[in-house]
Amino acid sequence: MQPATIRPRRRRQGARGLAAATALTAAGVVTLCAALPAQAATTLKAAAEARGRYFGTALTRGDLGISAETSLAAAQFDMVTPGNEMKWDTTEPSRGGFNFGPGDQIVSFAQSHSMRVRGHTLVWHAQLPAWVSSLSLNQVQSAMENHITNEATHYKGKVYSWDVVNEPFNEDGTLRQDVFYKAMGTNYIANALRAAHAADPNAKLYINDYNIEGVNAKSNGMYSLAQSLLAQGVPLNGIGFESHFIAGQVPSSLLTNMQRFAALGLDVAVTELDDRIQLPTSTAKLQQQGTDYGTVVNACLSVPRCVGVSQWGVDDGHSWIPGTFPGYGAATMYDSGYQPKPAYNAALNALNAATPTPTPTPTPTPTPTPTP
Ligand code: G2I
Repeated sequence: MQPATIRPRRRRQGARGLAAATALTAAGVVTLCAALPAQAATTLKAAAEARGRYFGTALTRGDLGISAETSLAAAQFDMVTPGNEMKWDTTEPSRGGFNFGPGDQIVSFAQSHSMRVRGHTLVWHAQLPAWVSSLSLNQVQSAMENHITNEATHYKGKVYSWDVVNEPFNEDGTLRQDVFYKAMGTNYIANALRAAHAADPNAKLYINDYNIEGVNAKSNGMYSLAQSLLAQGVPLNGIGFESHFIAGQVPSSLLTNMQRFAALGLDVAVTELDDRIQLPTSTAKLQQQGTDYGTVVNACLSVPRCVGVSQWGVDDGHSWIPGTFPGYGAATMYDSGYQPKPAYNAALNALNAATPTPTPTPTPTPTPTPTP
């Protein structure tokens, strides 16, 4: 939905008067827009929806048992990514033994709060049960395609998108030598996307990775892969930029990078946003984090094919960061008491900002001045 624009009132006037009035009216539009937070949405999801985007979060089954967290999630977010519940170690822990119970719980929570779901993830080297990595290589393709077919069929019509392949790249832009690569080479990615598309033709199919947010060797690798897949007619719809940032270090090429993927005809999404702070926090660090969140949201708003932003988790008390990066934390928009931090205000303000795409001013047709 486009934000409302204010139309200058036209009236008959002389050529000189018209020029002056146009300038005045233009100034008036600017002033009125700036003074019009009357339409400002008060939740992330409402503000995002008003800009044609979503604002999501990740939730685990553990989170579903915490009412303060779930009510906040339902109030603020309109997209859910299951934190762990759709990963292979949960959904097919033994060959052919499927368990969709935990994922179903997340889907059911989302549906009952009118939230959509980003399916995460079908093929990933991590949280992969040992039986897959121990297969003889000539059995990996059928196991992978069977896994994708079963899971994507189970969730058909219930997920907006799938991270079909997660984190396939090394930092230097080469593909990880995981069991899928060893068995099929680069083709495993096309095979996975085709299997997912066959199972759920309406889901948007993504490749998702971290450290591809700026222009660098890794994102160049992703870009070349995307080009090649599209050239082969492989059903790839989008690229997920995980966006696990460090406060003050959002890549300056984020917007340019998003634009180049969008220019390929792909959607882009910020899929796992957080912005970790070296502890202890300070007012300045929290302000910097706010600036970073604003930068990320604004980048997404500047790219028409950026479909939305998801944060990885709801609040600092349930974030993966302290467990993985000792000495860092406070990475989300909410503190561990569920209170909004400057990052929340920055994200909301960026979404609400009266910065619609400038509407070209119509060239006025001069009206002949009647001679008295
Ligand atoms: O690592 C952060 C994210 C990076 N991108 C892909 C995401 O899928 C990933 O999510 C995290 C989850 O938030 C963690 O919760 O993935 C981790 C594993 O790679 C998850 O951690 C695991 C623990 O390592 C396990 O010990 C634990 O059994 O969560 C499991 C389930 O609670």
